[in-house]
Amino acid sequence: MQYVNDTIERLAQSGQHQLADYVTKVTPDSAKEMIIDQIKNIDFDSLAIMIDKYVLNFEDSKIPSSIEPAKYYSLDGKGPTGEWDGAKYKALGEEIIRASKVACFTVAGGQGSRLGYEGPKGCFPTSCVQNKPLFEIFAHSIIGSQKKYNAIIPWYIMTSPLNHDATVQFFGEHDYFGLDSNNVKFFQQGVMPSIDAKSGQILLSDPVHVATNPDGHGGAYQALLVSGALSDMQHRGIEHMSYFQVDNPHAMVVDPTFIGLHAHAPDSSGEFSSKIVAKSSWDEKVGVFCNVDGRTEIIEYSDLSEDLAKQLNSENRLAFNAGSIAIHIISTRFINKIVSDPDYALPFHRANKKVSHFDLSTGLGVIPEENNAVKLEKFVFDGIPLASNSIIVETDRVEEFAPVKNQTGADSIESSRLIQTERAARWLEAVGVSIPRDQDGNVEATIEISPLSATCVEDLKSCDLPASIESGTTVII
Ligand code: UD2
Repeated sequence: MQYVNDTIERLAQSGQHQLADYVTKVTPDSAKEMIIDQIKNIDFDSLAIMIDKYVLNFEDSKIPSSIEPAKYYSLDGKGPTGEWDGAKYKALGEEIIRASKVACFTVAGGQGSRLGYEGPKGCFPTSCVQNKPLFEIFAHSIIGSQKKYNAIIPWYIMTSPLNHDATVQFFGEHDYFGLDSNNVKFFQQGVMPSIDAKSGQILLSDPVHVATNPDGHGGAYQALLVSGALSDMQHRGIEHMSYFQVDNPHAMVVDPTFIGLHAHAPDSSGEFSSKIVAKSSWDEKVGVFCNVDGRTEIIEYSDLSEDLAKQLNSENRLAFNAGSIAIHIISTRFINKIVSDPDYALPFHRANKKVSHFDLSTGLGVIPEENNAVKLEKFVFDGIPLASNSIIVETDRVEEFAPVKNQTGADSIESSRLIQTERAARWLEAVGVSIPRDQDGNVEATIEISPLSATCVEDLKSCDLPASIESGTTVII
């Protein structure tokens, strides 16, 4: 078949001799066609350049010398252009939500290997009393917000080939957790071939399958376009996407104040806005917002030098303390601008990984003990410098950041549940419920507030609440 021969030739021309030789010889023809079908759409010229740059001759990205900490709207009411009026922007944001112009967008295509959980991360039991999976927590928050604003808030979920079917099935089995299935849209991100770190050759995972990895959450731009999700949003009149990661049960699915600032703040182009928390320590694993040549950027924690990460400002606080919690508002207009720009190309980031593979020369399977492969990923936040004016808004860590990433320690289910109970306790205290705390201030109970009951303190005022919570008890509101 001509296309098979053409693809083998393109493979060889781009330096992928091992795979080209293997596919030429492999039998039967159906095996040959199967492999070719997986790679025929790869732009081999670009792949060869990428492999040269990121695998064979990789140099750590240089931190620009003109880097400064980014300015942001802080919790104490100060903004880059002076004092800001939270109530005003909240009202403006509520108007936008009520007009059904906001959708939720969750990136859920990652592998979740650090958590050691086999299924999609969104299925992981997370809430502190009822063990609700992350997807259910978000679904109930969306239902709560739809009721509050009398609006439809569609939810777009980006999966990857690793977990798409399992994710869709999970929603089906749980009747979409009470959401209208017409307003929940799944779409898959793209993949990249995994590359042998030494030779730069594409790896196969078995005799007939190319080893691939999801192309990073930055694959969202292209995936939103090609899946039809972007046009579906536009058809519905959606103007802004409330973006959050699947691993954070405290993400506010829609935050009116944030949306109001994004759309109306004088220094915002209404394209790409972000939330931050003050970093808990210099080595916390969150990207840091910086200003480089007048443009806002996130520098990922692994790329920030220790010197800069530890630098202190005149108040003796970390100079680069604006930690990204991966919560953004991104306008559909911005996605359109990016994907229709002929020069648009987000950089790739290199991750060294262990990838089990089929050795083309010996015909044996290999399970590596050391990192042997490079995965290439794009990051959604590399789009930020392409926005004319991107704003950053500080939030409270307990209120909006309780990530579940690791099996133990920081960002584990244990730490997340403590933060979940702490937030529930604060909300209840704010409406007069007495909470048992030890002398260090730790809550001596386990409390879960369902987002169907309340998505913020104000909602609790219309709930039937106890006057106090007993020490050692488990409570669901
Ligand atoms: C992310 C941020 C970090 C900080 C932190 C806050 C990156 C690179 N770093 O760190 O700066 O904001 O979160 O919690 O984002 N995902 C996909 N497809 C992919 C890869 C990832 O959908 O191909 C999703 C994944 O399902 C998850 C999110 O992106 O929801 C974050 O991915 P991660 O776990 O790789 O990022 P992390 O925790 O190192």
